[in-house]
Amino acid sequence: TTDATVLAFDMGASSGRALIGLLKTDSEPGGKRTLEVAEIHRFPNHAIQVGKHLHWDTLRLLHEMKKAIRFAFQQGYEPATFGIDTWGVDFGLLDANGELLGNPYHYRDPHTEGLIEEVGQLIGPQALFEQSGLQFMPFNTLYQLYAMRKAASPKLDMAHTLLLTPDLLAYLLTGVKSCEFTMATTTQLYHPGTQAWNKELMDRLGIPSRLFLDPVHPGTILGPLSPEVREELGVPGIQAVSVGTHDTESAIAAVPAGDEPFAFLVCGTWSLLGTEMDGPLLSRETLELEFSNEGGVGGTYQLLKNIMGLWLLQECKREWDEQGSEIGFPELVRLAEQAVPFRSLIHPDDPRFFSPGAMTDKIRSFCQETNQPIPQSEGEIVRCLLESLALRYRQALEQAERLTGREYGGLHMVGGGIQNRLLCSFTANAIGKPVWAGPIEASAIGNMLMQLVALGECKDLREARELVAASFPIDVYEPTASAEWEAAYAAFLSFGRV
Ligand code: LFR
Repeated sequence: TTDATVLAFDMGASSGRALIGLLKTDSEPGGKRTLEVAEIHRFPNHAIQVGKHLHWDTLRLLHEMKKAIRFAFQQGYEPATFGIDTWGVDFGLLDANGELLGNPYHYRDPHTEGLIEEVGQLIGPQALFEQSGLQFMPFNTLYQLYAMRKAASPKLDMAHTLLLTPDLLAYLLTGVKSCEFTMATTTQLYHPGTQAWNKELMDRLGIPSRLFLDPVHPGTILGPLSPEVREELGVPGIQAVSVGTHDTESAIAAVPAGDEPFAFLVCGTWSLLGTEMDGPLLSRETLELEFSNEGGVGGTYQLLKNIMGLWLLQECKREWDEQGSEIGFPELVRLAEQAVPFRSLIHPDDPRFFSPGAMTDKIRSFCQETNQPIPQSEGEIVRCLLESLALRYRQALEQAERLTGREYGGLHMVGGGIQNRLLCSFTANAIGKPVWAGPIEASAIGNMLMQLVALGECKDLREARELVAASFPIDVYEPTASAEWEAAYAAFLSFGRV
């Protein structure tokens, strides 16, 4: 029997997806419960350059979400609820009438350049870290709002309410304004100690604190689709649930781990490597090793590092596509497999790789500056990227172990990036431990789990994770020890970044 039907929207920086989740119970006595998922819609998502700025196409996302709701009902599903998760930090501003003021900025917009240093000087890095728990990333909401302040943006003065992306999309569908906790903790304006917005910091930076709503925790029911949307789509008023709206946190909720401490790697456009904690770890060493404490679902905190991730590969592919190449990801990975191992390495988190464009040039110049052979072919470049990422994962895993004083028996990898089997096996080899890969659609599944919690179908995060373990297969990658990986790691560490 089907006990519940839910709808998850998972918006990534390169594509958005809508998936239906069916909670099923076996007909036998004491029947096993499983979650079945079906993708009903997938659509591209792009950054759009307008003048000097990079924006998201928010209304297009809304349009695709409405289509997905219509598709769900056309296919005979009757979801009771829906939830939305997206990338972190970005936001839209509403005016006093509740209308969206302009197009939300993309987190790769260059307007925050240099602001980490400037704000660091004003507030002091240690104080800023203690009051936010976050690694200083140029895109954090704090720097974006400070950039708008410095540009004397009239939008900032007109704004009445700030809604983070998932809350904004939920608002456009329901008319309910909300602020969800896990996203709030990505802003650098939420104080992990006081568990409240950091108004004092906002005042010092000229960021209007009136914009911020009190956060609600994942699992909160927001309200039904608005009358306008119901009428337009001809569907009933399904309820929006505030899930772990930060995609990373939804993905971690779907890691099929038990009660033991575990390490995870959420693998998408970004790679987020870390471990689950009961609360934030605000030590000096956490700051020095550039880890973040992000609020998670079920009262957890996630100690993690942002790693540039498959963005590097996505950007290379975009460039090759624009030159008329028709090589897909599977073929690129096959070419990498055939390329010579350990010929050249990059440091994925060198800041030059953050901005869009000219990625193959940037990779080549990194190799040239560090006196390595310059990768030429697609296969050589992709090999270089994947090996470098795997080595970066080892470095971050060792740092997480150092910070927590724990040792992890292996690494859980989740997210779309695990479809890249070469990356998974490189990672196992680099860390010298097994990789447990799955599920792929972790963010959407984690999103569904919190809807099931809201519906009373799952008690808590622990029970939700048991459901994941019972429902989705895991691929195990055992490491093969090799002196080559050790030598490559030593070379990688010589790049000198933490
Ligand atoms: C991953 C992610 C990261 C966040 C980055 C930018 O999709 O949400 O957690 O740091 O995107 O928002």
